[in-house]
Amino acid sequence: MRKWMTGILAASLLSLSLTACGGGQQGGDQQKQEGANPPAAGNVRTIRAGIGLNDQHPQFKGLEKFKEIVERDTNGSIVVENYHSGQLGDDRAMMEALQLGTQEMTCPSTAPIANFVPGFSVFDIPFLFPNEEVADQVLLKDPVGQELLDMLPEQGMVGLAYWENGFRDLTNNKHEVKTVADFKDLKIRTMENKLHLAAFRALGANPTPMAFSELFTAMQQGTVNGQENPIATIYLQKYNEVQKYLSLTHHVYSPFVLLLSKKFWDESTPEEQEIMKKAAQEAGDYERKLVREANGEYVDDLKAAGMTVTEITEADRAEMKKVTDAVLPQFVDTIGKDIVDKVTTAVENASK
Ligand code: TK8
Repeated sequence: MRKWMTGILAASLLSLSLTACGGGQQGGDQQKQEGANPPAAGNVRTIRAGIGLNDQHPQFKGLEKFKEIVERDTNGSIVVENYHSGQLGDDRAMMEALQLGTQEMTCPSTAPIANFVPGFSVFDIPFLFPNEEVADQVLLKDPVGQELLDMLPEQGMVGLAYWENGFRDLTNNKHEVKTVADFKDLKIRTMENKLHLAAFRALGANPTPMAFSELFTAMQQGTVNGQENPIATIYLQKYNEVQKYLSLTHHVYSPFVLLLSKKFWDESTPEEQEIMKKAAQEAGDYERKLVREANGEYVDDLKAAGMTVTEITEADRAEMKKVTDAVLPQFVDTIGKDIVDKVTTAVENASK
C-alpha cells in the first residue's frame, strides 16, 4: 500500500512540477525533441512512461524510439515523457497506476504481469524456450501471443507489443553455481512471482520476492546473496560491484510487454491507436536488436570487471529442468491448461 501510494504521489508531483515550470505541454526538457513538428493546436495529451531499469538499458532506448515515432506521426498531438530507474515507482505500483489512469505507460517483464493476468505465467516455466528464435516465433507469430495480450484490457491495461528482457542468468556472492547441488545456500531475490519462487525452492535455494528497485541495496547489505536477470541488466546496473559469480543458466526467458493504460487508449482516436501500436512494434524490434547485441557483448565486460563466469553443461541444465518441471503441475490450473498447451505446442513446432 505504501509503495502504491508513493508511485501515485511521484507521478502527480512530477506532472505538477512540469506544469509549474510554466511551459505546459510545450515546456520543460522532457518534451523537447529535435526535429519534432510543433504540437497540433488544441488537445495535446501526454504519455508518461516509466521503467525500473536505468537509462543505459536498451529498454530505455526503445522508449526513446517510441517517443520519436509517436510524436512525429501524431504531429505532436501525443507527447511522450520517459522516466527510468523506478522514478515513477516499481513494476507493481506502475501497473496499478495504469489501471487507475494516473500513469499511461510502463514496460514490465511478464512475470509481474502474471499477478494481474495469470495466463502470462506460462512464460515463467523454466527452460521453456530453447533460444531467441523460438521465443520470437511464439510471441510474435503464433496467435497465442496476441491471445494473451487480449486478456489485458479486462485489467485496465492494453498490451501494445512484446519487447525483450531476455534469458535470465544467475549471479551470487557465495560460490560458483554449476549444478543443482550448488543452489543450496543461496538466498536469491526473485521477481514477485509464485512460479519463480516455487522453482528456486525446488532447486534448493532460499528465494525472496522483492521489487527490482530494492535489489541493489539488498545485495550490498547482504539481505540476499544472489539474484537473476539478463546479462544487459547485470552489466548496466553494475551488479558486478556486489556479486562475484555469474552462471549462464538461461533458466527463464523474460518477455517485456509495453503496456498502456486502457483509459488513455480509449481516449485516443483510431488513427492515434494505430500509430501507437505500430510505433510499439517498431520500437520493440529496435529494442530486441539492442538487447541481443548487449547480451553478447557484456559477458566479456563482466569477466574483465572481475566476475567468475560459469557455463552450464547441457546435462546439468537438463538436471535443473527436471527439478523445476516437478513444480509445474500445481500451476497449470492458474495459468490455464489451454494456454499451457498452446504455448508448449507452439514451442515444439518452432523448435522443429
Ligand atoms: C525492471 C524489472 C526487471 C526485471 C526484474 O523494472 O524485476 O528483475 O527483470 O527488468 O522489470
